[in-house]
Amino acid sequence: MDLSLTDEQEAFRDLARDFLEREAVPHRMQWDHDESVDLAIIPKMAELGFFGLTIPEEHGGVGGDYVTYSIAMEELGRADSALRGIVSVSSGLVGKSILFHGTDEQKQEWLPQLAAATKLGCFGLTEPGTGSDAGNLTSRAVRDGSDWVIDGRKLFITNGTWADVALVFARTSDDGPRGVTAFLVPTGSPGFEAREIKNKLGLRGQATAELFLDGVRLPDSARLGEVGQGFKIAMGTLDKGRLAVASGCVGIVQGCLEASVAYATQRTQFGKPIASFQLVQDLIADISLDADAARLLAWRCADLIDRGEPYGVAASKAKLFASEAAVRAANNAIQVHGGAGYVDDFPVAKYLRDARVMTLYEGTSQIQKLLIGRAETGISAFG
Ligand code: COS
Repeated sequence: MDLSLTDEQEAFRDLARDFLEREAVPHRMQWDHDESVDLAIIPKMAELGFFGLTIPEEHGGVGGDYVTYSIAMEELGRADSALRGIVSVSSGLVGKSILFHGTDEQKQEWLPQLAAATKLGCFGLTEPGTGSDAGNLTSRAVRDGSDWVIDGRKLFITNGTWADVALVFARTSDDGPRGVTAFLVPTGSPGFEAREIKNKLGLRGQATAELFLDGVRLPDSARLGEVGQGFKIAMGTLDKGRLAVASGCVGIVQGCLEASVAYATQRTQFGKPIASFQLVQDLIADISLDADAARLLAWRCADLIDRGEPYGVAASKAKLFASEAAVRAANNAIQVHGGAGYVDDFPVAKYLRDARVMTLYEGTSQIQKLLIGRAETGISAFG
């Protein structure tokens, strides 16, 4: 693996950072307090290519490799994880599922709009009774003539109240994970309702919703992939999603490092900058190490995808390490800031709040460990 970035990758990082420093960083605390980012930033982000990365140009995207995608997610995570989540769910989880499993018509209908962010997508897998055990979901799709009728509920759905299309996984037979089928549900469909979940610990700038599907009727052309393939579509998509989460967490750790160095070099105690104290340097060294290690794991995964190699376990390792590192780094950064880190005058409290969900969603740390353990031993702990 070549660890040097290409000129194009460096240029994209500069462009992304410059844009986010101007358009997101000055507003992120306000958005956090308002419990919504200013949606006017979405088309501007799309113009820069955030939503079109890794979607081929023929489908309206800007193409690009997964290392560039990882860099984009890192910059978004450094600026505001709420923005990172909006992009990686809409164009990552939903766009990529359509790209790899959609019919030509579905690709034509949705991909150019998702890449341009004129439409947003949400990913409806998790349910009130089904989190880690995703193959056991209970929302149901039943055939009625040539249509499907879907009933069920989905919980903690990022973009839920903003999305134009929901990728919904529903049970079409009682055959465990093999009885799940995916559907592209326009959110304006009769019987579809999204209710926003407020008062989250973090990621307050992004819409998180509960979805209610009550007799939602769809033509068979709304089915994504084959009947019974839904679980595989979800798991394959989540492998790439885990890279996006990992990379966003790298951005959080990087942001914690920059904030801690800036604070520790200007704050004086006992007549000197606190950066001169060994125990403060110990905290900063740990954050710096976490940034490097998490970034290398994320880039290793991105590089495997770019080279067409298997990457699922690498994605689990990157997601596991980077999400735990983000919580650890944010906690260390608050320690460096002392009382100042406990209020929102500095970004580190928000980093901690945003980081906390990263060890939970898109597969908890425990699920990632069991996936890694299964790969190492050949024995599944889930059966
Ligand atoms: N890519 C493609 N196919 C996959 C896959 C992947 N990453 N992982 C599993 N599959 C396939 C398997 O190959 C198997 O196919 P066959 O029926 O042809 O054998 C099928 O899916 C069932 O796989 P498995 O037996 O591994 O399913 P399990 O129920 O054991 O999976 C875990 C258990 C825990 C791994 C899975 O449910 C999981 O990842 N849970 C976490 C869910 C999650 O991340 N939720 C967050 C939602 S988004 S916030």
